[in-house]
Amino acid sequence: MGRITVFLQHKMNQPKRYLITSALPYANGPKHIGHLAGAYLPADVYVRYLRAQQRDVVYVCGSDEHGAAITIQAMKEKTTPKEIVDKYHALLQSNMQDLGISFDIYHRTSSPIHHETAQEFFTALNEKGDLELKETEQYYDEEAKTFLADRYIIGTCPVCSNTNAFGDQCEKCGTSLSPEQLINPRSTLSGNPPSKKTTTHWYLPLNKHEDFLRKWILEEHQSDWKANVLGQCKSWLDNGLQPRAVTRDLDWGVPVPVKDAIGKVLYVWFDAPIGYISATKQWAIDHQKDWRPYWEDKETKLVHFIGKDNIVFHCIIFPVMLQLHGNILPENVPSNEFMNLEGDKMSTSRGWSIEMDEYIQDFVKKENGGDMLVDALRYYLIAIAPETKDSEFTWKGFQDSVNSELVAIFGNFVNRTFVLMHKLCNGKVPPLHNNLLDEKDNALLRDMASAKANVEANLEGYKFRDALFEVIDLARKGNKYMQEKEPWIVAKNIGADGMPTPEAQQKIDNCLHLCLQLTANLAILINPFLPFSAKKMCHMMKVVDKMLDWENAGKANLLKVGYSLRAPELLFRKIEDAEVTAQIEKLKNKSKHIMDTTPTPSTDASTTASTIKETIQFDDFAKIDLKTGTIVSAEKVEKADKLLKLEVDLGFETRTIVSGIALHFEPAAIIGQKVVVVTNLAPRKMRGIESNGMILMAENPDGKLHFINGDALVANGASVS
Ligand code: B3M
Ligand code: ZN
Repeated sequence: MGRITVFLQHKMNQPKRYLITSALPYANGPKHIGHLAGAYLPADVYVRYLRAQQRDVVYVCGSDEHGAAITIQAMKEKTTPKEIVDKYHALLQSNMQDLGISFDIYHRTSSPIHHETAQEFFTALNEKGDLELKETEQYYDEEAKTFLADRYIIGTCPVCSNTNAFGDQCEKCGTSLSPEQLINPRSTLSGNPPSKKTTTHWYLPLNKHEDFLRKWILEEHQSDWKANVLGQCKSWLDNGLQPRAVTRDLDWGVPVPVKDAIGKVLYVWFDAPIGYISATKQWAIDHQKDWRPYWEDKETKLVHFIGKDNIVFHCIIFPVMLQLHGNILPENVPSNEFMNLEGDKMSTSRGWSIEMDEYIQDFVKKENGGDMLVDALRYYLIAIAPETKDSEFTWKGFQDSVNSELVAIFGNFVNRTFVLMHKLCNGKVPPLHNNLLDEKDNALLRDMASAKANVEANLEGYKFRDALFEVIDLARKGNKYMQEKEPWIVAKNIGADGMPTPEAQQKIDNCLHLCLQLTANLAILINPFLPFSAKKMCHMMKVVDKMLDWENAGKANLLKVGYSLRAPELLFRKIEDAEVTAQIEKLKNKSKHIMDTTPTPSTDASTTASTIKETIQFDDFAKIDLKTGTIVSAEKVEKADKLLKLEVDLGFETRTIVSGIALHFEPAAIIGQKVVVVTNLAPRKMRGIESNGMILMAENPDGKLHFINGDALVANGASVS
């Protein structure tokens, strides 16, 4: 009776369905294993666990394809935002799949269904009067004729004096900034100081929702949300919330669905979380399901897995949006701290990172059965997950963890069990002789049952490390049990026929019977964490994947007596010293190479950006007359330390051109220099000298000027096009 009540209560408290999300990664480049450990791996473990319990669960994710992160990468790669998102969406999708992240859908925010969904959401709020329209002054680039998103403005950080801080953040000291705080702001598009211009935007008045947020977060979720998440929320709330603009003047994004809102798109942080909804919709279409209950029925448990830099968006802004729109709110937002790498912050732009793709190429794709190395990485990342504080990935730590835990404890137990079962029990599951069960056997049976409960409790509480340690601990107990039972010694008690005596055989049977049942249990318990290994174990045991159902955990009768099993397969392999050395070497070289080729890392966006101006039509270009010429004389201009007066032979005539290159070249050194000249530039007087054209120069990121010089064989006056 007591048991039944507990069981029913457990079932009754169980949500009807689950919707699990992982933060949508920006499709602006490869993502590193710190990202994997933060928002994807824990969610995947959780989801696999729920699925093993046959619960109704949908796990959605996708690429975040809007925002300055994308357009700036497009400028860097000298291509279009569309090409960028197509390229990196494909990369991220395949990386995640290779690493066993089992999304039910990996969607994208550039899809039409997402645009529609985001627009409907905006319209619903706007029509209800939940948004406010405000006119403000914003930074504007007169030359590029465009408003400047925060990322497009750089200047000096008021905190650490870094001269290349972005308008939203200083990457050197980590301070979040607003463009107004930058000292000497300049546009990354033209390099000019920006001007201010009025513009109109829609705002979400977060300040009006403070009471709701306080009650919901600080009272209702006081005890079940993680301390780091609650702490951040509290500090935002205590500092007072401000209305937040949810639209931007940009041409890449979801267009604002209001007549005359030309050139305006939804702010990326407004549309991206709605991506969870549009992904669910697409999943429902693909599977002939109804998406609505997942977002509208209170019996759905919504959980967002994110990294710590996304907390405010998922705990404050998006919940306000959901609440206003009539959707359910997240039950929890488990967020991890950061994972460092070999003593430093992980960073793709500084080359101090292990990209998911790199690991896949270096380990997984390199050898047959590379899946075991996926599980090895998953194992280490969960074992060192930054659940409560920052943690650190080291290659040595990876090696130790794999070799001394996965190989030496888990893999070793399973392998020994199989080898001995083949040697001492004819490769079949031996019978259990109940009359011979002793205290050690019973203790092992109890351990099996309690491991299930412990793993479960930890997983339900988002404590993935502890859950994993429980599983390893159970394998450790298996090893200890085997070591104490010594079936290989017992087998030496032989009778006249040279075979173990009947009593000895019964003891061997019991030991290996229990070790095999334990192996089956280990497969079930490890499955959410290391799915490839669990599958392999099923193959060895000749059972179908259905055996991995969670309800089977704790049972000691999973493998039938007399059933013949396969030969053992290698579950894990050791990580060699040479691999560790090679990876550390590679990391150092990669970051050195990037630092050497990128003089000031935080300006790389701006230096490239400054070379790309707004698109012009061919006709515009054709108006410019470019011709080759040779500098025939050069002299300093009086009282102007930057200017040189040049005479340039253009073949058909010799022109006077005043050029601002005096700080870079000695006049005598450039006589005879081949150059390309803009010949139809309107004449301009400088220091009283009329300049009739302009010499084309290129500026390296280090500030050094170079002539764009024609082939010496080209005659002066040749057209350049
Ligand atoms: N793309 C930010 C990030 O990758 C963002 C997450 C969106 S989740 C809706 O940090
Ligand atoms: Zn700074």
